[in-house]
Amino acid sequence: MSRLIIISNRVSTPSPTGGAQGGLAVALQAALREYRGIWFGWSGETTETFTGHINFQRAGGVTTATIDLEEQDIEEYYNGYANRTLWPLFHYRIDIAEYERGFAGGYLRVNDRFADTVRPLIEPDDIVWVQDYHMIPLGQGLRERGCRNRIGFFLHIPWPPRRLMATLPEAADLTRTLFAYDVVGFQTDEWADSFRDFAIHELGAVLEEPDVLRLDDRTLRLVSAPIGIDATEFVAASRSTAAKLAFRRMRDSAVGRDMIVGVDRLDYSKGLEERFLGYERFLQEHPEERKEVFLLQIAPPSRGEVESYQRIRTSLEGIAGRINGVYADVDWVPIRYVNQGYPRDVLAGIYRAARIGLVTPLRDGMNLVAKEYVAAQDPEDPGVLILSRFAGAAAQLAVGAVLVNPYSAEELSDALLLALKMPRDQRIERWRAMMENVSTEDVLWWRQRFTDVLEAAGPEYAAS
Ligand code: GDG
Repeated sequence: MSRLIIISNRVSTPSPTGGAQGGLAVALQAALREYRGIWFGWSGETTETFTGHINFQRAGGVTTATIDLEEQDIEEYYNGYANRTLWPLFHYRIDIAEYERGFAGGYLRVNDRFADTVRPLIEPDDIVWVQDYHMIPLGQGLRERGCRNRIGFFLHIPWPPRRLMATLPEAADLTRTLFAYDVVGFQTDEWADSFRDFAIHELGAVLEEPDVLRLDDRTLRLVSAPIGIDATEFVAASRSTAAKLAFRRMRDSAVGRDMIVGVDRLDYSKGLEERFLGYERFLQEHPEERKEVFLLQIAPPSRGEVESYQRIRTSLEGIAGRINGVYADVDWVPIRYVNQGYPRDVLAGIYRAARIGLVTPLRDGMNLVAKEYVAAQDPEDPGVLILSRFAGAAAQLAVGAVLVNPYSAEELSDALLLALKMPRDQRIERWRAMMENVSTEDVLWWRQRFTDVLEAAGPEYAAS
């Protein structure tokens, strides 16, 4: 069996005790155990001068290989091109995307550094799977270094519509590099369509089959593979002692009121300002509901070195403070706004205690919180998921979620009322439909779907 080499910006080292980890890390580690292989990426550490030294570690049957980067690399590649240029652009925010040649240069330099260091680790029969927007040109870098293996790429975030993508000065060159891969995966058909549109109209690629594009001598297969969660693990987490304690703690502190929960990295793509304003609208329109509910928003800060993230943090504090100032009473606060993270099993207990899961990103590749909320529910008395129609997850969860346009405070307000008043049999019916999807199309399904296509592809280069 081929080995699998996974390459991503950051590597999650398996903890020997099996401690709290994200679903993606768990899935990729399971894949690596099955195939034998290596997970390669940046250590998160800085070094004075880049040496290409690789730090190998082995834990839980998985080998990780990490490198340190220079301060300037991190500034231009990670804080720069990845998080100031591509992240906002790919989430349709060209108003805050920063287009700087220095960022683009740093991004290419770091991708070259990755290619130089990982190339000697790749053996002829390995399959290589590159993850996410930090590493778009890596496949081309590997080809330039003689790598003829099957190489796939998966984009965890949306691909923007063609007219937006065209605002990026390097749009054509960057997109062209994706043709070095054998397979490129997207979370939904919508993002795959946008990519296809750009490739055909801006690069002159030819559509050979609905999912196969040709550009010059390269053939690229597209696949839509929505990422899932490790549903079994998450259901178990929701039944753990820590989850039960968290559930109790939340129910006690709710004193009979219904809890609405939001859990998001503090990021402008998650629609937190609009969510607070929608909730405020609900409080305005329904005075009789005021003391019957409260919103718990958990938002651990992320990417704090980037100015747009500092701005959203300040803005949210202002909005939450204002709403609480206007509506709070001595025995009730409408918004509990918490800027810290919690262990996964505690989070599972909190989800289970919430009558409503409020997941309203303005744009999101998938959104795993929506799926985790579903998995954590009590099948006999589940809560209601309110979900943005602009999250990738909406394509799968429309069967049971209350879908909303997150830009509309009125729609949010209506959805909150609908969810709060929803009878139990309807909640159960909706939840079952969603749970069926969450447990079937889970993270292992996702990984298999992608690696099956990749294994069946090419390798075109091997023949040449
Ligand atoms: C990107 C794409 C796509 C959050 N707070 C805590 C905590 N979390 C965990 C959640 C969830 C994860 O972080 C967030 O995943 P999302 O999918 O919601 O969002 P992104 O971080 O933006 O992820 C996204 C994803 O990649 C995978 O492809 O779905 O669209 O943007 O698992 O639970 N975890 C813990 N404590 C917290 O306080 N332990």
